[in-house]
Parts: sequence; structure tokens; C-alpha cells
Amino acid sequence: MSHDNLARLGWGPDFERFYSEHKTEDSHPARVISVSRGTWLLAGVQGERFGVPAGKFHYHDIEMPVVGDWVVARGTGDDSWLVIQDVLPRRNHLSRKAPGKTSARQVMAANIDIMFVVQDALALNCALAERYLVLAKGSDITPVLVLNKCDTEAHAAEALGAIAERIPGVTAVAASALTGLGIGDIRAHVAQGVTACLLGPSGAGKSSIINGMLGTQRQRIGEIREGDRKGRHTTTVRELFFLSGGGMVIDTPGMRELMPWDASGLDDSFRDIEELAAQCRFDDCAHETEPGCAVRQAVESGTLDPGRLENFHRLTRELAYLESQIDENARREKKRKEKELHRLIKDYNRNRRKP
Ligand SMILES: Nc1nc2c(ncn2[C@@H]2O[C@H](COP(=O)(O)OP(=O)(O)OP(=O)(O)O)[C@@H](O)[C@H]2O)c(=O)[nH]1
Ligand SMILES: [Mg+2]
Ligand SMILES: [Zn+2]
Repeated sequence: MSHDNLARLGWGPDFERFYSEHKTEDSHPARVISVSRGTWLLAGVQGERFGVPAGKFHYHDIEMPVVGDWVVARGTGDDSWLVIQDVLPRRNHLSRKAPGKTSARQVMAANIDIMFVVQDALALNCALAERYLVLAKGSDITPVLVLNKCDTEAHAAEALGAIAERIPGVTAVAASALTGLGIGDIRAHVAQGVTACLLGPSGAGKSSIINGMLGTQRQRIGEIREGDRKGRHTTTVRELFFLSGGGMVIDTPGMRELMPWDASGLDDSFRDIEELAAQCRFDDCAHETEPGCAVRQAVESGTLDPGRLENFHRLTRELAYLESQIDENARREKKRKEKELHRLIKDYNRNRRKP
């Protein structure tokens, strides 16, 4: 088995250890490249092959493999489909609240090293960018903010200046898929074996940047609406691409809804606010109306952007709400299972009494 090939795909000692616990005689490790209409494209030492999850995924309601997952695949013959036996434990995953009125979790991609948060520099939305940064940090992913559509030097300088002021400390790259500005810098982050993903609103230019990195028009790109610069959700599936110098990038569809699943990234992203909060008079200060609040004082004296504090408040509230919803769902699920169990016991007793 060629380990060079696997390392190129991001294989490492942790996966190796898990794999040795799951492997069988005719199995091999493979990475999920794309998922589309019930078929999984897998890459492994034998090259790219299609696969389907084993029946147990359906019967036991196991979470299906997603782009970036490492799986234990079984199969012989060159053109037969592989069967996905297991998903190896994920190093991390990107998830969001499933769209709509549910509080279910939707995993978007797994085993990610770098997150490029792509924004249209002419329609900067720092609040949205911050949500992605929270998501990245909560998942132990290195975030890089990409300010796309900087077609002129002036735009690039302006966008970088705005970010330095409004999201201090973030790594930002000014880029243009049109002129090629910054594409090399973006690529330089994605070394051999590194997996990056591009996230950001529809129309920001994620697929255009991927095409720039690949040097081909591989991904279809879409028009944006003139009025509001919004995109049209051109990309519809998540897919992993290989860069010629090594490294992988995952394109994702622009997201209508994004919710950091894990709150642990929040403090990290708002370290400036956390540091100020240590000086508030009350330990449990909510930075709303309490006297002696160092955070609000910083806003008043102009050292903290009020928009940033507002965004912090909103994210905190949303996370609290989401957590309460998850608890509520778990409670309902437990009750349903208990009911089912009671019914089974009743059935069992009734049948036992029959002659
Ligand atoms: N002027 C300019 N236009 C760009 C640039 N990058 C992308 N565009 C345009 O922006 C539009 C949207 O680009 P896409 O690459 O499809 O955007 P996306 O983020 O992949 O959008 P979804 O797939 O819908 O999420 C297209 O019309 C691109 O030509 C850029 O650097 N400068
Ligand atoms: Mg796209
Ligand atoms: Zn306070």
C-alpha cells in the first residue's frame, strides 16, 4: 500500500490508528471526494472509485459520510462499486444548524485544516464574517479571510484597512479572481496534504477562486443580481478538488443560514471583549445595563466598535437559544423512546401470557 499516496490525501497517524481497529482483510482506507445523489466518490491508493454506504448506515440511522471523511471501504474488482463499512472518527467537522425551523445538526464537511471565509470586498459583511470565524475556531480550523473582487489596488487597500479596524487580529488576503490578485497567497496556505474549504455567501466568488487556483474553468460560476450583489446559489454540491502542487480545496454552496454549532469558538473570536469583561465590576456582567461595565465604557470611549459588541450579543443569544432547543429535542426523543419501550414490554407480556 502506498503511503505517499495516502499522505497526499491528508492521511495521518490518528487515522492510521483508528483504521487498524476497523480494518478487515479486503478493506482499505479512502477519502470522500464528493457526495451527490446517493453516490459517494472515494479516493484511495487505487485511485478514484464510486462507493455506497453499507446497509447498517440506514438500519441504525448512522450519520452518512460527508466530503472530507476518511472511510473504511471494501471491494474487489476494478470497476465494481466499493462498500463503505465505517467512517473513521473525524478530526473535526464543519456543521451548521440544518436550514429551516429545525434544530438538527447538518455536517457539511469533515477533517478540515483551513477555512477560507470568502467575502465580496465591495459588500463587506463583518457580522457574517465573524460568524464564520467563530465556527472555524470552535472546530479547531485555521480561518483566513479572503476579500475577493479587489479588482483594483485601491479596492484592496481599502478592504484590508476596513478589516484591520473592524476584525482585529484576523489573517486577511485581498484577492481578485478576475485579475488573479492574491490567488497565489491563498494557494500558499494549502500545502501538500492540507485540506481547505471555502465558505461564504452565494456570489462572493468561491467557485471563481477555485477555478483560479486550479487554472481551469472547472467549477461553474454564476451571475450575481445587479441590485444587491447577491448570488444565485450556483454551486449546489460540496466537492473536493486537488491542487497541482498538492493540497485540497472544498467548494461549498453559499449558505443561507449559518450557525456555529459549538460555542467554544466564541470566546476566542471575541478575545478583546473577553479581556475587557475581566474588568467589569460584576463577574456575570452581561454588558447591557450593569454599572461599572468596562465593555460598554470601551464602546463609549471609542476603542470598541459598537457593531462588534452588538454582534457578540447576537451570537451569544443565538447560541443560548439553540442550546435550549437541542435540550428540548433531546427531552422529546427520550420520552418517545420510553413510550416505545413501554409498548414493547406490554406486547411482550401480553404474548407471553398466551398459551
Ligand atoms: N469583478 C469581479 N467579479 C468576480 C470576482 N470573482 C467572482 N466574480 C463574479 O461573481 C459572480 C459569482 O461568482 P461565483 O464564483 O459563482 O460565486 P460563488 O461564491 O461560488 O457563488 P455560489 O456558488 O452561488 O455560492 C460571477 O459573476 C463571477 O464572475 C472578482 O474577483 N472580481
Ligand atoms: Mg460556487
Ligand atoms: Zn460588562
